[in-house]
Amino acid sequence: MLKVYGLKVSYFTGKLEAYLRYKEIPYEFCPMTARQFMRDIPAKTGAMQMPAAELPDGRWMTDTSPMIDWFETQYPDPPILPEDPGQAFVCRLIEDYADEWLWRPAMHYRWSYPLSSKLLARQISDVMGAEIKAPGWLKRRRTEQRQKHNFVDRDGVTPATRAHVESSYLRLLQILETVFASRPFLFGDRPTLADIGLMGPLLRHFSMDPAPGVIMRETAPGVMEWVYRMWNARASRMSGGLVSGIPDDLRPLLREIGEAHLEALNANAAAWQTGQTRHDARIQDTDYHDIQTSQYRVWCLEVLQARHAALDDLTRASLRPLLEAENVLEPLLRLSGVESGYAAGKEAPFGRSLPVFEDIRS
Ligand SMILES: N[C@@H](CCC(=O)N[C@@H](CS)C(=O)NCC(=O)O)C(=O)O
Repeated sequence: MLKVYGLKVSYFTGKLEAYLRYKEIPYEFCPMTARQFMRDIPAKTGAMQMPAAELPDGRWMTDTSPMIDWFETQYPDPPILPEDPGQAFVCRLIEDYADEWLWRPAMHYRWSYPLSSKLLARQISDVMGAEIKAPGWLKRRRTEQRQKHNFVDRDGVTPATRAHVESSYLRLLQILETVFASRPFLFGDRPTLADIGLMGPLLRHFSMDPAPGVIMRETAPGVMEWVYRMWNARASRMSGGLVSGIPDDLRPLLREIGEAHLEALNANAAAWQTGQTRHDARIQDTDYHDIQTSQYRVWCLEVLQARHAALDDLTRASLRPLLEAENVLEPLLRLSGVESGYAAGKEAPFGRSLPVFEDIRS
C-alpha cells in the first residue's frame, strides 16, 4: 500500500491527506520521526520536507502539487481539476496562493502565540522526538525556537508587518464565508483542486491551532463547516456539478492573489534573478524586509506563467477581463524570462526535489 510519511499537524501532509481521502486512494499514514525527516527522507527525495510518500513499487515522491498531478494520471475519475480550462487555471492560482502565501500567516499564528506554540511544540516533539534521548521540556523548547526562528522571525514577520500578516487571514475568512453561504465548495457542489489546496492552511493550521481556530469558529463558522465537509468528502458519494465560469464571489480572492501572492512571487523572482539570497517586498502598502529568497517559489511563478501561456487562445481571451480587473494579469506576466533553474522540476514529484526554503537553522 501507499505509505504517507508526515505529521497530523502538518500543512502539506493535511493537503495531501485531504486529496487522498476525497479520491479514496488507500494509504497508510506513517508518523514522521526526526531521524526520517533529517536523514532518511532527504536521502530518498532530495528535500527535508513533509509529506513524503513511498509507492508500493519502492519509488519515493515529495511535493504535493506534482504529487497530486501524478495521482490524477493514475486515478483520473473524477478529475480534481474542472474540465473548463479557465476554471482549472484559477484553481492552480488558488492552490499556489494557499501553498505559498498563506504559509506566513499560518506559521505566525502557530508560533507567535504561546497558546498555540506550547500545544504544537508538544504535539510535534512527542512524535518526531520520541527516539531522541533528551528531557521533554528541552525537546519542546527546541521545537518552538526552531519553528519561530525560521518561519516567523526570519520570514519577515515583525511588529511592523504583523497586522498585515494577520489581516490576510481575516480577509480570507470573510471572502470564504460569503462563498460557502451560497455553495458547499469553491466551484460548486463538489471539491476541486482549489478546495484541496486551501486545506493545507485552513485544516491543519487555521482551524486546528488554538489562536486562529477561535477566530474561525467565532467569525466564520461557515468556513469551519467547509473544513470538515472537505475532510469528510468522498468522490464516490458526490453527484453534484460545478458552476459555470468564475463566480463573482471569487473575485475578491483573485484580487488578494494578485495584490499579495503574485507581488510576493515577483519580489522573490526578481531577487533570484539578481542573486540576492534575501530580499524586501512591498505588499499591499506594507514593507517586508529580509525575506529568504526561494528558488522553489521562482519555479512556482515559472509554472503559473507557463500554464497561462499554454491556455488555448479562446480561454486566455475570456479570462483576460477578469484577471485584468482583479489585478492578477499584470503581476502574473510582469517578469519575462523567469527561469528557476530547477533542473529536476520536470521529473517532480520523483527525482531530487527542491525544498521551499533551503536555509533552515536548527
Ligand atoms: N512544496 C512542498 C512543501 C512541503 C513543506 O514545506 N512542508 C513543510 C511542513 S508542512 C516542511 O517540511 N518544512 C520544512 C521544515 O519544517 O523544516 C509540498 O507541497 O509538499
